[in-house]
Amino acid sequence: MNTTDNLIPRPSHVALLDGPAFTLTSTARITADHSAGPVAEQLASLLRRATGFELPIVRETHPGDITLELEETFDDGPEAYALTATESGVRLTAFTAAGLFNGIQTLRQLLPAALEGTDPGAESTWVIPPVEIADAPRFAYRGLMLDVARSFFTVEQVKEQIDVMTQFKLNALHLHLTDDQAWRIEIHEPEHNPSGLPYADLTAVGGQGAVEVPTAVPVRGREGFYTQQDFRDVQAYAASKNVLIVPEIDLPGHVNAALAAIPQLSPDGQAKPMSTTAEVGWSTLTADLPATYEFVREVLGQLAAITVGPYLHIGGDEAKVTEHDDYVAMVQQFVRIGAETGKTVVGWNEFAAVELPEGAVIQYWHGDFEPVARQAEDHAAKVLMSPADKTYLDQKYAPDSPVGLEWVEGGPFDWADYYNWDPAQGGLKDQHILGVEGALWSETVRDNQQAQWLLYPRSVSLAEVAWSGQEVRNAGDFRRRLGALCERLARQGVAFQEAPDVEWSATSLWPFPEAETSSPPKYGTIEA
Ligand code: TNX
Repeated sequence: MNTTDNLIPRPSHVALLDGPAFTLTSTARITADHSAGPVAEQLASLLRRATGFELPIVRETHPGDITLELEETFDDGPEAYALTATESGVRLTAFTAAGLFNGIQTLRQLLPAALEGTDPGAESTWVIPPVEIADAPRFAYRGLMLDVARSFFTVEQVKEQIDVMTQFKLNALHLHLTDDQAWRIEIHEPEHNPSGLPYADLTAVGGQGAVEVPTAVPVRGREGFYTQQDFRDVQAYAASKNVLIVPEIDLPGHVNAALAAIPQLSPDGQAKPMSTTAEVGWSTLTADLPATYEFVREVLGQLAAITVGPYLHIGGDEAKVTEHDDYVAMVQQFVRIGAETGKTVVGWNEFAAVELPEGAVIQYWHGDFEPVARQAEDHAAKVLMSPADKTYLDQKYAPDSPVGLEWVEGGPFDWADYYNWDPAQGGLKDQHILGVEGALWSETVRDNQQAQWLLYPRSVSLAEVAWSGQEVRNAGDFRRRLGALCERLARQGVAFQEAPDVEWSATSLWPFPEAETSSPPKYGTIEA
């Protein structure tokens, strides 16, 4: 087996060529014109780290070069790329910088695993088999969700997660910024503040919480919030790696932290106490309070103004204590307010109960698929596929998993459960589907390593489901490729679950110190 057989996600077309292989040597140069420059820099620093080669970036070609080229005529979609490696050089072409970035992730996997990390060990020859690859994603949106509300992840931690996910060509990171236990995004006091709502308290008060799970996960160290500048910073970093940030303000349920910060949002005008329980579905905004709409308009307005990407997620899930009529009245307004910011609104599938603006995105996670399919047909809504039993990354792998929840029916879930499905289901065709997203709810997660352990390898399954066409996917072959991949993850210091049915080429960093491996109690009151 050579590296061309191990690529993840599997490209649409891979053909070995006759003739000698390409060898990267100390005199090699990377050729890129101006527009491909930033991507060339990223490739160079990746290659320099392990090889120690100088690898200057130049404009002209010479034999032995890696050449990056943006081509106007390349028409297989914005993220497509083509890569050819022969003895005389590697040529990577794409229509956009995003396409080149994707191609670089493939190039990375074509080189020996010793490329990853800072210690190449005994590796001294950097060979790429002669190969021709043409590749394009099945879906435009290939995402992960990080619940930064139940457990806070610092800007640095979020960047680390982006570093890992992008090697699998995942290109969207949804940040669940608010929930019952915490509010994580700074909202400035506006000049026009008719009801005098104390917006600064959203983070001053609401930023201080987290979920407390008695045995495993203390609150301390899992609080915090992003300033608006932090949020811009994360987005800029993400953009440099072809990742779009999708911010979520969860409405009209999951709002206790907002109610704790802003007393005017409750009918009795009293601030609610902060809460650290993991229960869901017990808080709500109030439909007949004018402050509700003033608040939502201000928050969504400020968030939209600092959001680079086209999407604004307004939640909509599990509003169990909201009367149905109130839910519809409020969410109908929120959807309008969201659309007025100029963004495309996204919501969990419950929000399909209201009339959605054209092009809105429905994130399907559980329950009745009929209204979702209908809105997709009638209103050109797009569907983001996150069925809990195929994508939820907070779920345990096995009953004895040291972190994770187990409320989703059919679980626990391993890499194969999240690999063996087709997002085009329930009458949906590919053109109705924006993409696939795996959600990491963070009630039981304490740090990045624990997050990684839940994410990998299952996010790798999702990455291939979202990128590769059904016709090139095969679970047995994927299992083999996973086994080889993990040498790379181990070298990168990424924790992963050593699934018992995979022959791993390396062992995972076990992220749980002995004292902290006790399982959290079973909780959660919902069924998917
Ligand atoms: C359901 S899935 C939720 C989250 C919880 C998760 C785990 C969804 C849209 N909502 O609020 O974190 O279950 O308990």
